[in-house]
Amino acid sequence: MIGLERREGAAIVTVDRPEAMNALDLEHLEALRERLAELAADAEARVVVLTGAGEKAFVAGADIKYMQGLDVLGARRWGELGHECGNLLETMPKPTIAALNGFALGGGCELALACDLRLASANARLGQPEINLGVLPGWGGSLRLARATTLGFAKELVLTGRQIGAEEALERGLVNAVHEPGELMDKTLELCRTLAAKSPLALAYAKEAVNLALQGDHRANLATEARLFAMLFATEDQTEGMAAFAEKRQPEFRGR
Ligand code: DAK
Repeated sequence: MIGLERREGAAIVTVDRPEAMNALDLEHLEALRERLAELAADAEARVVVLTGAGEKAFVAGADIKYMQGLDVLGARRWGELGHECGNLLETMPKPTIAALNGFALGGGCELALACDLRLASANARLGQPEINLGVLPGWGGSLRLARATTLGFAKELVLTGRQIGAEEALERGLVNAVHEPGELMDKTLELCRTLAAKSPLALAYAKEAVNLALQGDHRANLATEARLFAMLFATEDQTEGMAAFAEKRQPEFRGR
């Protein structure tokens, strides 16, 4: 199942299939897509966290046994469904965090890469082992891994299938922080609280602007950034944020 728990403005989505290392079959991937689509439109969910049930795995990938039975059209639909999940995580107008509590392999690593931020437990293992199965990362990993790290490192992981530990992932910029396994969720919730205290409008526009950084036309993207910046001056949150600074107090953002 795909669990949903709400804590302090955060919606925690849990892939809960521990008997298969939280690998995603069609039922779970469809449920995940539905969940993410709901949360994208849910103003109460200020931050979305994606994690895995248990202590061993975040998501050990797409379900290999399910994929064995796919024909070409089935594989195409399968790829599109995974892309829909990745696109939701990457573009929903609020921060998304992957809490990597163990194996994040193949499709699991790809979903994590689609999130805005990644926190890893010290025992997390990341990688794109699809090459060992005679395929390639099909849910955006070949591109997002290169964007998150470097082209050369992405090629190394994708072409060799090598798995890396949390510390190497941190050195490479693949994750934002590493925590002890028992502290990962507390640290994730701490980050959620930090984010939930910001203006949700400013967060949404800031995410939209940063998402432009590695794509399209640079001049056009700069112009879009300027427009997004200007639009925030129509919000009460901008007035409040600047007033709070001038009055030496903490701002109280209302999302208006
Ligand atoms: N799929 C299905 N079952 C999996 C699984 C997976 N990805 N990962 C683990 N399991 C299952 C195991 O089969 C085992 O089930 P039983 O044998 O008990 O029934 C159970 O979970 C426990 O796993 P292990 O016994 O292997 O546990 P270990 O601790 O020894 O090893 C492991 C853990 C995570 C290192 C190992 O299970 C493993 O290597 N798993 C596979 C990891 C992997 O290769 N992941 C990438 C999957 S490929 C595409 C779209 C998407 C994709 C590709 C193309 N197109 C557009 C077409 C994406 C592909 C992938 O993600």
